[in-house]
Amino acid sequence: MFYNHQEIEKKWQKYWQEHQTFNASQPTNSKKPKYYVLDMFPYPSGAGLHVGHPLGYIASDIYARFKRHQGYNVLHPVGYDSFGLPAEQYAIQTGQHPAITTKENINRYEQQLRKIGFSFDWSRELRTSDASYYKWTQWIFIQLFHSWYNKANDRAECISTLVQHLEKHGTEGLFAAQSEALDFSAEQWKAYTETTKQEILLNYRMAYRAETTVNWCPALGTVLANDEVKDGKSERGGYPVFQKKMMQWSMRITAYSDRLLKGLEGLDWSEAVKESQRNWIGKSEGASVKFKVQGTEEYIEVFTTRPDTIFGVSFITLAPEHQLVKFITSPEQKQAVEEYIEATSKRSERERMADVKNISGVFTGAYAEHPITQEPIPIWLGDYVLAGYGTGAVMAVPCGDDRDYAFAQHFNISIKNIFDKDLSDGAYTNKEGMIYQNSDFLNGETDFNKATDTVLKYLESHNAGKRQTNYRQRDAIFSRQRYWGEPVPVYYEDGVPYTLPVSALPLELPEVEKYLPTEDGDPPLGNAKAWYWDEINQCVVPAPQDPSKAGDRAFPLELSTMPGWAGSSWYFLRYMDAHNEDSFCDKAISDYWGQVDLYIGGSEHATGHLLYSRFWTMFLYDRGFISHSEPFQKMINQGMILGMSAFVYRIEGTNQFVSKGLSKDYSTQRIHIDISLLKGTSDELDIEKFKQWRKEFNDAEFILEDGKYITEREVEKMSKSKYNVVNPDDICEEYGADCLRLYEMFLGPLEQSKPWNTQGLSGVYGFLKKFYNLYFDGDAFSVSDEAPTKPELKVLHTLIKKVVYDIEHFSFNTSVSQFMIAVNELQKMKCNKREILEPLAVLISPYAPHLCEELWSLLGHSESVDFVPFPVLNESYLVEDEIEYPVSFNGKMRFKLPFSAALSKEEIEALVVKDERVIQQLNGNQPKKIIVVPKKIINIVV
Ligand code: ANZ
Repeated sequence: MFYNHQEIEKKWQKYWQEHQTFNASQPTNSKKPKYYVLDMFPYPSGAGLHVGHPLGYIASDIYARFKRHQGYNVLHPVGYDSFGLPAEQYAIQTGQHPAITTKENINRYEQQLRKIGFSFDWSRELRTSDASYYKWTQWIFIQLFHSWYNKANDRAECISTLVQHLEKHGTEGLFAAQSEALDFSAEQWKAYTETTKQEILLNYRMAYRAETTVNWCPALGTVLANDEVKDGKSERGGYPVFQKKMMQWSMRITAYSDRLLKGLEGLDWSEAVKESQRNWIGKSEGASVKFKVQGTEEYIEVFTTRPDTIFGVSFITLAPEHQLVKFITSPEQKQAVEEYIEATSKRSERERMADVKNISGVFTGAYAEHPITQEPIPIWLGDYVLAGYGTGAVMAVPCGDDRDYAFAQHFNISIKNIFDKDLSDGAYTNKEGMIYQNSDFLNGETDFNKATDTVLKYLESHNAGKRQTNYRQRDAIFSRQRYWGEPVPVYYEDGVPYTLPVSALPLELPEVEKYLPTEDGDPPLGNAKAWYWDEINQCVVPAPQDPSKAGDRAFPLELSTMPGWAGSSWYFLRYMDAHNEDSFCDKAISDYWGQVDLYIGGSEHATGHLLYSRFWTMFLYDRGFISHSEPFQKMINQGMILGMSAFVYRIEGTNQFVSKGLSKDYSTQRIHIDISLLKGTSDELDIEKFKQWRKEFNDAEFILEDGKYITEREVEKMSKSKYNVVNPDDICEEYGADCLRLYEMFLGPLEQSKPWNTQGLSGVYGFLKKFYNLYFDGDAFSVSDEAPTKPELKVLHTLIKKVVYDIEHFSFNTSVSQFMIAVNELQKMKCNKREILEPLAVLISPYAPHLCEELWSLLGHSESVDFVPFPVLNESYLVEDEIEYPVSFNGKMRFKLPFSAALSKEEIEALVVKDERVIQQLNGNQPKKIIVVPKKIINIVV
């Protein structure tokens, strides 16, 4: 029977859409246990999907379908992360409204996704750029603004509990996550003006405004988060990024550093992603130590992870930005210090960290006092010390730290060595196997922990230092000077930010004439005609004509928008209750769905999305809006599908192209060409197509080998910019979605990267044809009700065992090979028994759902195959009754003999010697030894 994949797939896609087959039931309608399978939702780019994108979606879809077969109420939703830079950059270039581009791109994605037959619950589809969605993103922002982190209770609380504390006790006994340490009494608090109170509260709010050093990207006209910057350039576009101080909205994620670390322990994630989160958070335990500056009342506070090395302090290094520099610098050193500060301000933090070769610094002329020995210690500036980490000051110990050692060597500063090791090979950074010497009360000590305790005890009792834990993680900058993002629901009264009332949400993105900054350098929202908040009428209005007139009071709204990560930090909650207009998600409903049980997506989000969404989930949990504090229980990161790029060689300075084999003889340039310019699946260039591809190639000339132009091929990341993308639509057209799905899984282990090779599809297609034809006799559907034979049952149950194991272990590639083996064997047996073929269709259905639905309905069922219980393994069918033993003589296989599988070694030995053919082969000789490996082989040594 002809396998008409196009007809079959269209038919079932239509059926699923009409019957809403995959819609999850809400808790009240379902007695089934729940299972939540989520993909990282796509950003709908203009280029559409290539075959690399669906890899993870296919895996999660197989799992979702498997769970439905197992009787779960499965939530497997889809949506779009639809705010962001590319649509806005496109708008700037073309004037097209980003909403229009975004909609077009989403439509294209939806069509492509539907063609692959995913079992998504389309009724819950969401878009982060829809006002009905971002209303709740704004609502969460408002909750964050009205919250602070109470370290005493280790959770975020409503800001009102902070105000109560301040009214009663001032800052005394307050243990809060804060931007800077404040100190005032209850009386002082009460006497402050409203504006001052608001400014103080910003010091504690979870969403706050502060002057921050930011990554400023002039080409994109916006601030970027640390994880959006790679090697000093913007991740999107590769534009240079500079450090700049700006007033910005930030999120106090650092309040959660410790919980974000601890929470990792309970998550079923790859060790690699956990490790990158740990590194990003960068917890280090140590101490802060105070050094008095000689001749002043000032103290320099340093952060050190090695208080045990305090007797080795040879100098102190301050970051050039350190606030004490201007007070302590001696008049003689003033000019040199100023010049140095000027020179280092041009270098970004990243550059400074990365550059270990170029040592630079300057002496301040000032000395500090050692807190134990009281010896004078010179104070230097050095740009290897970062202003934003710890206290921006280090106690430099050249005998124990490489950078301090290099600095001391470079400037010829005398080194105090406290270890019994000579330093000819550089600093001694090992914590083990050392003996402290020249260390006053540590002399002779060999244990790092004991030495640390001894020093800390001394410092604490002299009020010169204390234990301290530091985190490398910084608060997350939240504002972007861009148009296509969620407006921040805030207005300013006397420069103080106030949130809009929740009843006024959503604060909709206004129309603007231009998507560029205003002439005053304000963000694009500054171009909006009406962007003021009328508090009395509770609406957005144009700028007031005469602000002094009563009744004409309106307040400017915030001009920056939220970053890309805002909408994606909570979308998994919205899917649970996607159409709720009164709440971001009903509590009883989020209690039912709880955590995402399986999350599949790329590991490139390790320190961005996966940290931010954990942070927001913990926050919503603290504030009692949900009952779980980790969003994603299990996560799998799919590998990348790589493309086979193609290149031509152009002879330099000409329009002449030389075939790969001859290219070495010329000086050439290698140029990427589109893989659609190749002949079929070969490496040969279609010269005519190539000439048409671009104007500049119209009159190209070619140097051929054997009459052909052979291109160079290379495996690279699949990407539109490398012209090596394969469009899944074309594959679905030619081979079908089922074939695409099976093939993507067949390519190799899910988590590994692997190259795409279109040639491999025909093998899988052949398998599908064979599978389909098991159910046909010629063109007639033909299945018999005869009882299956033992070998047939064995094939089926071997497959059940393997497939269940594989799906549960996400080893989808090996299932596909087992399908092929099973179908081949059944075909050889000419098996057309219903008792075999029915379960077979169910087993394969998560992978090839269209074809299996078709077969299931041909088998006479009217319900979707998706909910049929998964076939259950019966181990007894796997037990062999009889085994064909290969019989060897002196290691040479001669023939096979059947023996019952139940026989022991000894019993087989006894039977073997009586066998006719064995006797004949022995030719009267006595066997020296008979080796029987049960169920495997028999070897007779003569
Ligand atoms: C003395 C010392 C002796 C140190 C020794 C190390 C080894 P992590 O683990 O990254 O937290 N440090 C402190 N603040 C710094 C800053 N703002 N910029 C650059 N370096 C800074 O490392 C903390 C260690 O890095 C601290 O411990 C300090 O040097 C340095 F044998 O103090 B140490």
